[in-house]
Amino acid sequence: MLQVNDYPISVRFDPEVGIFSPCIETIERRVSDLRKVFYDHQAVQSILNSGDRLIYEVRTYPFITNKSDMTLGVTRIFPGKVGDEYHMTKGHIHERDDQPEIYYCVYGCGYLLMDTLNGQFRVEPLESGVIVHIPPMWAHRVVNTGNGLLVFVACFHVPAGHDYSLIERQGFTQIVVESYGKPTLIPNKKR
Ligand code: M6P
Ligand code: ZN
Repeated sequence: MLQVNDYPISVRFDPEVGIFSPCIETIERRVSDLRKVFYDHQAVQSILNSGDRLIYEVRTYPFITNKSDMTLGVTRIFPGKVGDEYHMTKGHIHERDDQPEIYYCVYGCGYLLMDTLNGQFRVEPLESGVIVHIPPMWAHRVVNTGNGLLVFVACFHVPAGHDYSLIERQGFTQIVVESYGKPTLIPNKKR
């Protein structure tokens, strides 16, 4: 049960490492958790044969009052690729159709991919200082194309909910792969 607290709360964010504390929950996502989302299943398998490496971590703090339910989330995506596809978040759409979100890229470089259910697609390049408003009913995923950590802060309401099923089934309109040494967006063959 999330604790209700009607008083102001602050946490301390360490920009050097991209971690704030105190935090309520830390989620780790490894290659095995994303086995269905990377397109190259052979590459997934060969990584899993030699260990299940960490792709990203999410730290959250749901600020629950008697009248509100805003969550702070900070995600750290480690650099790397699975096959030629860059490390990324699973990606989700909100369960509720009236729930937006804000992403603030603290550092790193990559892309925020966004899709609607009726086939619209947008890409926002991410680098230090970019803030993006994700409107309701746009699925969202962050891809780290850099050589270091990509860290972003998220703000959303708890009841927004996370629906992963659609993205696990069909992915986003485009995927981000390394081609001739450069991050490149190409069409997703599952779509
Ligand atoms: C952000 C927020 C969280 C989300 C996390 C990782 O911090 O959007 O709600 O859980 O990114 O993304 P995903 O859940 O798609 O793995
Ligand atoms: Zn979200």
